[in-house]
Amino acid sequence: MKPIITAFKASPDRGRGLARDMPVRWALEEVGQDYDVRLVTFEEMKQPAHLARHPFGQIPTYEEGDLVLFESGAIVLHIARTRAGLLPDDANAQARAIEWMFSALSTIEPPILDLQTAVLLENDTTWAAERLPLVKDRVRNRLSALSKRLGDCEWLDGGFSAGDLMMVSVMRRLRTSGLLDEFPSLAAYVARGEARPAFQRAFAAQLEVFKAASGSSSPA
Ligand code: GTB
Repeated sequence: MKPIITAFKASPDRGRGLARDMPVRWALEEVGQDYDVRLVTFEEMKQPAHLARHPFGQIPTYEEGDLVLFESGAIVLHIARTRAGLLPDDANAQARAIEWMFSALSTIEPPILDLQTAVLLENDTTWAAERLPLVKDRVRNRLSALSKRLGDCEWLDGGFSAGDLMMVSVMRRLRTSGLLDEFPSLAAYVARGEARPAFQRAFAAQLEVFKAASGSSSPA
């Protein structure tokens, strides 16, 4: 059965593929699973029909037969567990790939989100300039440890896995901060992820949505 995912009808990221339908689209492309997309407005996300799919009124969601899922990490894990291509066969290697998914979402992403909040929402406060260096250092701290672990490897643990997909997805949000450039091996790791044909197809699909909604031809 062809899954249906939800995505923003008009994404505030203006086609840069930063909303969380992107890792879901990417995972579906990696495993070669065709999918449909239900585009929703911010208003529709808060209506009962969507709240039945997502208790917090957000995107992405995933429907497949009787199964309805929310949370991008859970959706990517479901895709990876039910199709070949994103998790190794070996049980221990599989556990480690899932560990990296959790690490992306619960260890690497929180300081990145703090940084985005500081830059986008707290900039007008009297204390923003004093706090920002602390917030940036917390991100650097995580990136430093991650780059040491990655070393000269192409991916985090053997071949490309759902763990890499989530880690690259999370770190893409750092692009405009300049912090990623301080860690060339991580910048190259993100670029390797983005160069994958499945990523490119997923990116093009979400960009089409933005172009159709805005009449624009390129991301801002
Ligand atoms: N933990 C959930 C998951 O991983 O699925 C978080 C889902 C979530 O944050 N969804 C956001 C949403 O629906 C969209 S992705 N927000 C609407 C709302 O809460 O009302 C987050 C996002 C939004 C916009 C950008 N951007 O413009 O760059 C980037 C990321």
